[in-house]
Amino acid sequence: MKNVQTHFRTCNLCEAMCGLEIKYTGTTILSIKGDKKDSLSRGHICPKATALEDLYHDKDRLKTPLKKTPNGWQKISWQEAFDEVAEKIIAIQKKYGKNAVGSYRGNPTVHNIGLMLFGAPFMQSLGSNQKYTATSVDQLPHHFAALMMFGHYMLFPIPDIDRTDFMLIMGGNPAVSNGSIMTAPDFSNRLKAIKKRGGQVVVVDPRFTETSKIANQHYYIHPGTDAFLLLALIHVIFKENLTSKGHLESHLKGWEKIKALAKEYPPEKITEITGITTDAIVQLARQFATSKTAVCYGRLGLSTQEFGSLCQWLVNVLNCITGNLDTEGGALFTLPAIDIVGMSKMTGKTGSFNRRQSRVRHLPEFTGEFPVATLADEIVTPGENQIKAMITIAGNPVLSTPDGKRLEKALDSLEFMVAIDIYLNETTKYADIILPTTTGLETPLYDLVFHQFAIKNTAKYSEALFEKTEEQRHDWEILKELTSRLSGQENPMDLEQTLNYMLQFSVYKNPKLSVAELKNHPHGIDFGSLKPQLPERLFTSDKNIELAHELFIKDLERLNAKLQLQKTPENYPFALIGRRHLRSNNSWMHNSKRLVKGKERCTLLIHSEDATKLGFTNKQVVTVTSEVGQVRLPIEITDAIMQGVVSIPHGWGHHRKGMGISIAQQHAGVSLNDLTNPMRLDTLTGNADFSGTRVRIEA
Ligand SMILES: Nc1nc2c(c(=O)[nH]1)N[C@H]1C(S)=C(S)[C@@H](COP(=O)(O)OP(=O)(O)OC[C@H]3O[C@@H](n4cnc5c(=O)[nH]c(N)nc54)[C@H](O)[C@@H]3O)O[C@H]1N2
Ligand SMILES: Nc1nc2c(c(=O)[nH]1)N[C@H]1C(S)=C(S)[C@@H](COP(=O)(O)OP(=O)(O)OC[C@H]3O[C@@H](n4cnc5c(=O)[nH]c(N)nc54)[C@H](O)[C@@H]3O)O[C@H]1N2
Ligand code: SF4
Ligand SMILES: [Mo]
Repeated sequence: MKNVQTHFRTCNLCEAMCGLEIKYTGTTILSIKGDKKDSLSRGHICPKATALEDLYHDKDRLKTPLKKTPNGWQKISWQEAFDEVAEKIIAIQKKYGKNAVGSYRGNPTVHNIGLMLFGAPFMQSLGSNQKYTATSVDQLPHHFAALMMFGHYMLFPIPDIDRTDFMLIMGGNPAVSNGSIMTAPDFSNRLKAIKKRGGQVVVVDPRFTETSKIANQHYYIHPGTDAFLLLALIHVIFKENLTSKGHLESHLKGWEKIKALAKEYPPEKITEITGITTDAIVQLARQFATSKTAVCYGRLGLSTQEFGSLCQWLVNVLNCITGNLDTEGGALFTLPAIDIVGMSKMTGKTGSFNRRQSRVRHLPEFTGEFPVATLADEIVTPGENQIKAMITIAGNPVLSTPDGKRLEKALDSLEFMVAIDIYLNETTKYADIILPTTTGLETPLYDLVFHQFAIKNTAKYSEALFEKTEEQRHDWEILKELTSRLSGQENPMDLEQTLNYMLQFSVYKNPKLSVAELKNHPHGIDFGSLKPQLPERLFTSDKNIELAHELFIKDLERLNAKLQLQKTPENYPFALIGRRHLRSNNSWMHNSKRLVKGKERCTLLIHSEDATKLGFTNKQVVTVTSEVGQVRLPIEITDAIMQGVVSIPHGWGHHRKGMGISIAQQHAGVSLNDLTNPMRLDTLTGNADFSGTRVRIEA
C-alpha cells in the first residue's frame, strides 16, 4: 500500500504507559501494535489500545458544544458556549459566593497533559473550596500514608518488580488492570519472571483472580480485614526477630511503638476475622522477611475499604521493617524528568490534611479536596456555601461514586452545570452545556503523573497523530479560555511552551530536555532503574520516616472494635466486591464494539455452594439489594470466589435514558454504585468503602 506511515506514541488509557506503533495512511489506521523499542513497555499492549482507533472514529463522540434547551440538545458555537458558561459561573458566584460552584475531576485528567497543566490555574480562577475528584473513590489512602510517613502526598514507594525475590500482592489484580500506582507495562510477564528466577508471587484477595493464576500462592481473605493480616505479619516478624533496619537505621521514627502495638495482633487472634489460618500467616511472614528481597504491594481493594488508610500505612511499615524500603528489589522512589514531587521544594505544596471540614458531614479536606461520597449532600443541603452549580471535567461520578442514583437527583437539582467531556453520558446528560474535547490520538502526551510512579525512570513525549478538526478544541484550550474569562488574566503560554518550561528543571542533563529533543526519541529516553534516595528524598522536617503517626495509632481503636462485631447481618448475608476486565476501562469505553462484543460480562459472580443453597442456576437473573438500592443481573457460578462474597464489575449501568452512547447502551449492564453506600467510608480520610458492601440476593 502506498503512503503507509508509522507513528509512535504512548497509550493514554491506563497507567501502564505502553508504547504503541501505529501504521496509518491518511486518517485510516492500518494497525496498532506494541512498540518493541519502547524504553519502558518493550512491545506490550492490551486489547484496549486498538480501541483508540474506535475512539477516534466514534460517531457518538461530541465535537461541538451542546446546549440543553426545551427542544432537546442544540449545537452552539464555541463563542456562545464560553460566553454562557463564564457568565453563569460569575453570576452564581456573585449571588451565592465562590463556593457555590463545585467541581469534580475524573480519572482521565491524570492521563491528559492538557488537563494536568491547565487544570490548576483553572481551579484557582474558580476559587471554590468545593472541590472533588476520583481520588476519594480510589487512591486517597495511598496519598494519606505517604504524607504522614514521608512528608509528601505524592511520594509513593514503587515495587521493584524486576529485581525482587518475593512479591506479596494484596487487593490488586494487575494481570487485568496492568497495574496501578505502579507503572509496569507487561505486568503479568514481569510476575512470571519473578517465578522464573526462583522467587515467589503471593496474592491475597477474596477472589481467585487472573493474577492469582500466575502466582505461586493465593490466600482468600474476608473483604475489609487486610489491616488485621498486615498487623499479624508484622507481629510475627518482630516476635521472631526477623526485622532489618538496613541503611535507614538512623531515620526510622516510632520503631518501638510499632513493635509494641503489633504485639496485640498474634495470628491466632485474627484468623477468624480474616479467614486465614495461623499457620499460613506465620509461614507468609517468615517467607516475606527471610527472602533476600521482598515487597508488599497493596492496591485498590486495600484502599477502597473501611480501613484503607491503615492498610496502606501497614504495607509501608511491612516493607520498612524488613529492610525493603528504598532498596533494590524492595520498594523504591522514582526520579522522573519532570519531577512533580521534587518541584514542591519550590512551591511548598507537599499536601495537606484536615485544614477544613466539609459543610454537611464534616469530612476532612485532603490537599484541597473533600471526599466525593459527600458531594450529593453538599448539593442538596440548603445553607451557606451550598453547591448551586457544578463543573465536571473528564469524570462520570454517576457511575463511579457511591449511590450514583442519589447523585443523579442532586445534579438534576442544580441551577447550572457544565461538563467538559467527550460524550453525552450518565453524568454529562445533567449538564446545561457540554464542552467536548479532543482525546486519544488527537492529543499530544507527556505523562506527568505516571512517570512519577513507574518502575524505571524514562521520559517520552508523543505528538498528536491526527490534527483536530476546525470545530474541535483541546481540553487545555477550553480550560485556558475559561481561566482567562474567570480571572480576567490572559495566560500567554500554550501547551508546548508550558511543558518546555517544566522540562528545563529536569535533573537529567544529557541530553538537555525539551519537547524538541524528546521528539527526537520516539521510543522514549531511558534513565535507568530506580535507585535508593533516602533520606534525601524525604519531605518530613526531620528527614525521618514516621512509622507510627498518631493518626494511625488512634484509628486502630476503630479497627479493634471490629474484632468484637462479627455477626453477619441477616438481611444482607453477602459481601459485595467489584472487579475489572481487560476490555473495559472504568465506565467510559463500552462504546467500542470490539471491546464489548462477546459473552455478557456484567454478571454477579457467586460461589457454587452459595448458588446451590439459594437454588440458583447459572445465568439466572437475580435481584441484588443493598441498604441503598437494587439491581437485576444474571449470575455466573464459580468456585473462584470466597463463599459469602459476590462480585459485580465496576463501570457498567448504561441503561439510563437520554444519552448518546449508542453501543454502550446496547450493552448496558448494571451499576455497582447503585448499591454502594456513601455513608460507608474509611472515616480517617473519607475515602469510599466499597469492599464488602452488604447485599442480599433473591430470585
Ligand atoms: N464501586 C466501585 N466504584 C469505583 C471503582 C471501583 O472499583 N468500584 N473504581 C474507582 C476508580 S479506581 C476510579 S479511577 C473512578 C473513576 O471515576 P471517574 O473518573 O468519575 O469515571 P471514568 O469512568 O473514568 O469516566 C471518565 C469520564 O471522562 C470522559 N473522558 C474520557 N477521555 C477524556 C478526555 O480526554 N477529555 C475529557 N474532557 N473527558 C474524557 C469520559 O467520557 C467519562 O465521562 O471510579 C471509581 N469508582
Ligand atoms: N482493564 C482495565 N484496567 C484498568 C482499569 C479498568 O477499568 N480496566 N481501571 C484502571 C484504574 S482507574 C485503576 S485505579 C486500576 C486498579 O487496579 P487494581 O488495583 O488492580 O484494581 P482491581 O482490578 O479492581 O483489583 C482490585 C482487587 O481487589 C480485590 N479486593 C476487593 N476487596 C478486597 C479486600 O477487602 N481485600 C483484598 N485483599 N482484596 C480485595 C478484588 O477482588 C480485586 O481483585 O486499574 C486501572 N486499569
Ligand atoms: S495496558 Fe493500558 S497503557 Fe497498555 S495498551 Fe492497554 S490500556 Fe494502553
Ligand atoms: Mo482508578
